[in-house]
Amino acid sequence: MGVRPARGEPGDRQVTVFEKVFGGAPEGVWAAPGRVNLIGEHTDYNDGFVMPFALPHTTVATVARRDDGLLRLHSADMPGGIVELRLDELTPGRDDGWASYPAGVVWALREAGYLLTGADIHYESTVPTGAGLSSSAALEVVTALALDDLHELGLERPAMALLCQRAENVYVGAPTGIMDQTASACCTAGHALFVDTRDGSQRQVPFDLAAEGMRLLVVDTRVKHAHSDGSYAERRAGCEAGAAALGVPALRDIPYDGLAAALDRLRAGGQDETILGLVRHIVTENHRVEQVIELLDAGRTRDIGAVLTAGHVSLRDDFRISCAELDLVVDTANSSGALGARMTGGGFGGSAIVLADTDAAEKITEAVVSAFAAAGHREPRVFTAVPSAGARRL
Ligand code: GAF
Repeated sequence: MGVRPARGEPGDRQVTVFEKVFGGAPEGVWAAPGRVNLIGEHTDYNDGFVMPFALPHTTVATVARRDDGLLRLHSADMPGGIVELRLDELTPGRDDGWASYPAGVVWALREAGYLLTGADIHYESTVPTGAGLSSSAALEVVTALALDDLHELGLERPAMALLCQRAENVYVGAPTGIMDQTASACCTAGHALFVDTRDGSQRQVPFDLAAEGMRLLVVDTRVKHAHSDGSYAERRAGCEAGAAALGVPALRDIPYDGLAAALDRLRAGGQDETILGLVRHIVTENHRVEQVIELLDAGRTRDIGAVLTAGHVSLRDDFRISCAELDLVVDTANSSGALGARMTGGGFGGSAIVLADTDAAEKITEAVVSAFAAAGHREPRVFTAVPSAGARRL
């Protein structure tokens, strides 16, 4: 199993660090990416449609198995040195900080009946944390993939994503959907990944903006809202309440042309405007995913810009998870010549995406940076997102 990356190849440096940290040789090096979501926000826990793509930014895990029931975790990006845990003491609700995510994956694998005997793992990541770009999913998926490979568990990628989601939902306690883990595990370079989260079916949709003279900018506002976890859970509970009031298993079951009637029923049943807004967002957002796919299939990539901006307005006004900084990115980008823009990910801060003609990208970036300075916000981090490969061995 032990194949060391060649000198100077990706993973080689991490092997050297592993040897220093753990005092022995690793068996391999794996990488899993963060993601941006092109369209389909908060639809995943409503059995709906999503369309993320993988970033070139990855979390890299350098791993060796152990046979003494110990899990030893080390991160180049986190203070505190090695976190040492006993496999038989892993229990949901245990708080080991960042280490809870990989520990949760090991717990979920063992819960699913896979025999693991321990591991030493060193992590390094280029996925920005707290930026809504799925650094947690990258950490989970790279752990699952490495252990799957080393133990020859034979997990299919969608099943791997589900185990990672279970780690996050049950072990860490964050009630997130399946999008981020699926993106990290299943995306391919040059494509966005359409997923129907009800039956898990997937389609790789070609998405090569550079070839069409466009770019997708990611603007990390560097805002991380303190109450994001509670607010996410609140939105999820509100969506479930809306579905229950309408007598359907999930909001996915309300078709776009049935939205007006559904809203009337909710009003007649005394539901408040908050629930109506959540329902309106989910139903229109699923429709927007379908519109984006149709446009991409028809070669009308420029036209998805307007759909992205409509998605932002819906997240801002109906789902109410935007913030001043995200709105400023979208408004400034659009008034500076962008084709469209929206917040991406869980919301309450994090990142926005901007679709732009290549020759307008610099001017738009400058306008956003100046607008942030004028408003007294921290300088945002802006980069071009190139649809990249999903999780892999290096
Ligand atoms: C977060 C969650 F982890 C995803 O499951 C998804 O719900 C997303 O927010 C919003 O679309 O990234």
